[in-house]
Amino acid sequence: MSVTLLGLELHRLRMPLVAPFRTSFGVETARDVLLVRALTAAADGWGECVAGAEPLYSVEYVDSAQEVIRRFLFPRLAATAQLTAAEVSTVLASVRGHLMAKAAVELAILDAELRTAGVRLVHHLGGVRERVPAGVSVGIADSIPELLDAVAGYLAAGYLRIKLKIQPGWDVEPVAAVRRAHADVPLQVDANAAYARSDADQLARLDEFGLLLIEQPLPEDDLVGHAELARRLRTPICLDESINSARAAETAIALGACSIVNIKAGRVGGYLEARRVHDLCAAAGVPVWCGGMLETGIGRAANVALAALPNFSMPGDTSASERYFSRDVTAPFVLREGHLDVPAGPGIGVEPDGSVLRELSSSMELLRV
Ligand code: NPG
Repeated sequence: MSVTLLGLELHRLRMPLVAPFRTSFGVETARDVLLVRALTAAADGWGECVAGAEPLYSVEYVDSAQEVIRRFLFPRLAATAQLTAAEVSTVLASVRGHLMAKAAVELAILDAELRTAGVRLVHHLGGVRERVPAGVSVGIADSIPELLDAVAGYLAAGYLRIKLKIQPGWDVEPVAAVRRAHADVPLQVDANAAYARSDADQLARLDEFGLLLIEQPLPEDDLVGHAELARRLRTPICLDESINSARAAETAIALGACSIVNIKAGRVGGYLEARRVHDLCAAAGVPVWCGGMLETGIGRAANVALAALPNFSMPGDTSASERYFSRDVTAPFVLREGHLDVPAGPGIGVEPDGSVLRELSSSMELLRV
């Protein structure tokens, strides 16, 4: 079903995090959120851009995404009278990269289209579950006791697996401490590309802790290095930053660079490409799980729908709203028996609360066809 695009609203919000989130590339205390609202003749739809305030996780950052949408994406969409969400990536293909910006726009249009048709995103994508198991990503702490406190709190809340952020100097010791305290908890680590090929011996020391996986130890363009490391370690290698398309996933799998894939729709240019990554991995016998980018309820709703697909066979970084924000822009996602419910309504199934949106707003830009 096609939509007639009337305009895009670009909402920027400042959302303080309940606690600072430290990774190998920096510390975040608040999210600089960009929400996209697609205004169409029949219904409006929402998307979220997951780019950070600075280009530290990837080359994109939120100001760049807003500029790309304004200058390069919106004019191409506005020139197309009738549009389906499935055509968006083709219409935008001449613009190189900027996958997080494209993903946000595509989701807003997809949400509008699905709301118009009365179809849930989870069904459109091929989801087979009504709730998804939730893990939690635990940032680098100031000390081991602080880390143990944080992990204990999340386990008490019901999270089904723990992911620890690691970096050189914060790896074997914190992992050993968490494993000592919680012998059976499903545990994995994420390096955000902070290691070099020459760190293989140090990374092999993690093998004794029975980790589910080690995520993105090496730089994003080092697939050969990941393949060498995979032969060296017992811990399975999962890729995140390296996988920016279904083709990249195909290449990584063919090279033996990973045996598990983290899927983030923003990183691959949208939920439709994310589904292609899912399908390709399923065909190759490679399990996937849903990554997170500290999303508000808008992006979280879509992530939870995606994580309901059959080959999402491990808990995702799809935590409850209260793990991130004291107030979310949508009705909060709540952890029940370690799971989040897939929203029930058409499209992504949630909408921002108008008053919260106004309260948190730092700017709003309207692009009109
Ligand atoms: O629960 O959404 C979440 C956070 C999960 O660790 C997480 N995300 O590298 O995957 C990552 C990391 C991240 C967060 C990356 C924010 C970039 C920005």
